Amino acid sequence: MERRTLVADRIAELLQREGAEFVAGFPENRLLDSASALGMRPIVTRTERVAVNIADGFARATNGERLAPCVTQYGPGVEAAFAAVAQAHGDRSPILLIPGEHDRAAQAPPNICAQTAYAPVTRFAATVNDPATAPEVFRRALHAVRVVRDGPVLVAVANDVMCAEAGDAGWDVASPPRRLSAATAGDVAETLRMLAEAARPVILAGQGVLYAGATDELVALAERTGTPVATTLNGKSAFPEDHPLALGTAARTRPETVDRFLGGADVVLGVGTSLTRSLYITALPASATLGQIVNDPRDLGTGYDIGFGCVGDVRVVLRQMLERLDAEAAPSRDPAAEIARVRSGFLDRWMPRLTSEAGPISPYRVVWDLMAAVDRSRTVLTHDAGHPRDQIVPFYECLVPRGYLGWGKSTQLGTGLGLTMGARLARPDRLAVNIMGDAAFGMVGMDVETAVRCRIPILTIVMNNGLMGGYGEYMPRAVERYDAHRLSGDYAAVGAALGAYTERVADAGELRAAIGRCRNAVESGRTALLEVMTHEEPELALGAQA
Ligand SMILES: Cc1ncc(C[n+]2csc(CCOP(=O)(O)OP(=O)(O)O)c2C)c(N)n1
Ligand SMILES: [Mg+2]
Repeated sequence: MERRTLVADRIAELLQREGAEFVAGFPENRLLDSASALGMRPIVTRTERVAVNIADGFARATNGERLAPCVTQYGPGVEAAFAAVAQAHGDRSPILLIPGEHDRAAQAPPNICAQTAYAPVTRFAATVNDPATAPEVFRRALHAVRVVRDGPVLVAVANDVMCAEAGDAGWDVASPPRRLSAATAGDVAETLRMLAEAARPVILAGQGVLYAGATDELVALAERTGTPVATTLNGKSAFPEDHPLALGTAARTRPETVDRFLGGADVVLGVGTSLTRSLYITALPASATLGQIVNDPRDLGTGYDIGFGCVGDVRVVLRQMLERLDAEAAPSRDPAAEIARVRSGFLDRWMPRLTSEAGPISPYRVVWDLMAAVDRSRTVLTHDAGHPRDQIVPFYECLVPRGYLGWGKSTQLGTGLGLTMGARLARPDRLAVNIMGDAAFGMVGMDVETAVRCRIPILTIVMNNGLMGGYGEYMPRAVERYDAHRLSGDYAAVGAALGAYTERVADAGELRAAIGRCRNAVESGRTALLEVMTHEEPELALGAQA
């Protein structure tokens, strides 16, 4: 008997035409089957949130250029995925979610409605309740995820529609081509003038630079105008951090170069950043005049009042500025010597922690030895929430765009594991590494098995300090009476039981070699888990806000 063509089959064909090579998710969702029939690999995770995190990491690592759809079932699957979608929304990661929706007859409270529940955390959300309208809904969704690229996009397909015959609706929809816009000549001239006339300008580069692929242009602008460059947390790796004009990442924790230059800045130009206010983003000085280059006018002046700015694709606008600079005299400033002096003073002060021989091991030593043990131009690193983020971000020096996935307006503990799997799927030529604490591991640790089973070789470093770092102070009586901040577990043993190559290190002197062996295991195709026995480290590089 001839098999009927279902709506799920048509959607799978559409996704394949759009270049999708796999579908991450958790059953039941008929798309997993239809995609498999076309040779698109299903990556079935242990929890929905990790499936979304995989799609999120893939989107970031490819700057939204390629598509990695994510599916869940209606009801519980939709409910379980929310945390990860909210994270992607906070970071505006362009992911495509195709959850199931209840059968049309059951679409009434208390059954959850995906479109309604996810409206606050999606750029676009729609429900398909009729096979005939499905192509049109997907056309809009593809536009939102591939052209707008500004956060999660959701198409919930009623289960009885997904499994129904596709009928003769025209499915020849495709994502429209992207078109980029330039800024007005007046705005470009004013932005350059503000930069040229400033005494101590700073450029703050956000993830828009990464999405626009504008690192080369940003480096050129910084060099031509002698302007130091910091990045936001999401923008980390948009500017090479070993560059003489690099200030590092302006996050909650940061190198002293950030405070020294931002604190004294009279002009700050945000490039590809919404200048959103957050605990994890360094506050901008009230004394500076602020400007922005953004591709969406909705991002102008929402975080702070701004005095000047350009609306246009970041790379196009930076090229406009560089062209103009060819005709104008560039300012003669060279802050490189001052940057180098402040940077080396900062590193000198932190060197005892970065190279500490202490046991249990210092988390800073983990960052330092990782930098020495991997080729950073062929690595994608990400942190997890909590102290691991705060300890890694100021010290891990990124060399290449997307050599780091910075995340966290919100910071869902456990996000890093799935992001890293997504990064590896997107960039098999790179070593994908995540560093997480023991509490973060508890959130998603079973999904190490997904990496093993689905042959997505990554390196996970678990910093096991046996507690939730810093959380004791929020609940002193709970700690005193019940040790409420403490955790326990042998995570190397867990990793081994799940099929990973594992090591456990308690001696700082053995750390670098252990990282090297784990790296070799990953290069041979295995997922590796390195458990490092660390001590609680309250000292953070909080900059001037400390
Ligand atoms: C889902 C979620 N719940 C709560 C938090 C708040 N939180 C941030 S870090 C943290 C503890 C982290 O402990 P661990 O992962 O062991 O890292 P450590 O700081 O101990 O190195 C908590 C509870 C969060 N970020 N995400
Ligand atoms: Mg911990």
